[in-house]
Amino acid sequence: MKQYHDLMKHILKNGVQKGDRTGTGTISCFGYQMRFDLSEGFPMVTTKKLHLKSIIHELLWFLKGDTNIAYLKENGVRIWDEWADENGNLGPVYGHQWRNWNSEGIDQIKQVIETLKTNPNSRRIMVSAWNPSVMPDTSVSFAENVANGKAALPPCHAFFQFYVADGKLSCQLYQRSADTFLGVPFNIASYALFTMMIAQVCDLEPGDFVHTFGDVHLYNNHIEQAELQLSREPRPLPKMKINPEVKDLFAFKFEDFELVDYDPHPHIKAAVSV
Ligand code: THF
Repeated sequence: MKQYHDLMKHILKNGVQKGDRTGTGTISCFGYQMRFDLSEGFPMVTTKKLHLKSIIHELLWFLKGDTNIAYLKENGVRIWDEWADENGNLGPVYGHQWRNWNSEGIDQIKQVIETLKTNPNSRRIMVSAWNPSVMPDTSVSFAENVANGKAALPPCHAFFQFYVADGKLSCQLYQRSADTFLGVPFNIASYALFTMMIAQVCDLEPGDFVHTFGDVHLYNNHIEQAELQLSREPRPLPKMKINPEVKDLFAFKFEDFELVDYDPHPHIKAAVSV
């Protein structure tokens, strides 16, 4: 994962101090791109141990259109706890916009699968999680926004597009805001897995995952951790095995995924800014 190390080095070298909503402060750059050829292995960061279980359950939860953290909690995943209201709701976040855009019954993910199967040359195979009509009011709490029918948080990974050439499926994500130390390794693995799942159900081979950023930053309380990680030597990428029998995107279960040959350096703890 040289690409990820290069991103951290780029921010440490070129980033500028910038205040942010959470009050932590960041070093930030605007605009950056990474590319992962999914035939070279599964892009899981090896220079710290990543919790793949959280990544898989979060993706399955998005795909269900679910926006209540109960499913995540049942599966021991805590990464959304900070933003949910007392009933576990996050408002119309990712899963909602993916499967039921603007509460209008538009299933963007079904449309992607349909278009990939019938018109793979299309240049319109896009999904938007960004919905201006549900933007939260930052002067009130997450819970109050949810009570008002707004999203607790606007989506960070906001739009993605699929592309087919030579029988290979590629995906490009535009991420408007990126927590490089904590969130980005999750986001890479999640979209890489998503691309592989869609490729399988559309009888395509996985191509590239292209990760494009807006405000890409290292929180000021993650700098030491980033430097420790950069001092470590990346190891060979693991391989992701997916149960080949699953041909319906919405039928995947946690047990259908197996990561092999993942040999990471130890986990590095870091605090999440809320
Ligand atoms: N807010 C911030 N500040 N950073 C983010 O990455 C982020 N997200 C989602 C929404 N808001 C965000 C939540 N995703 C972790 C990882 C992803 C998250 C939130 C938190 C995290 O703490 N990871 C730890 C522990 C993982 C675990 O226990 O499973 C880690 O060390 O990786 C980005 O989409």
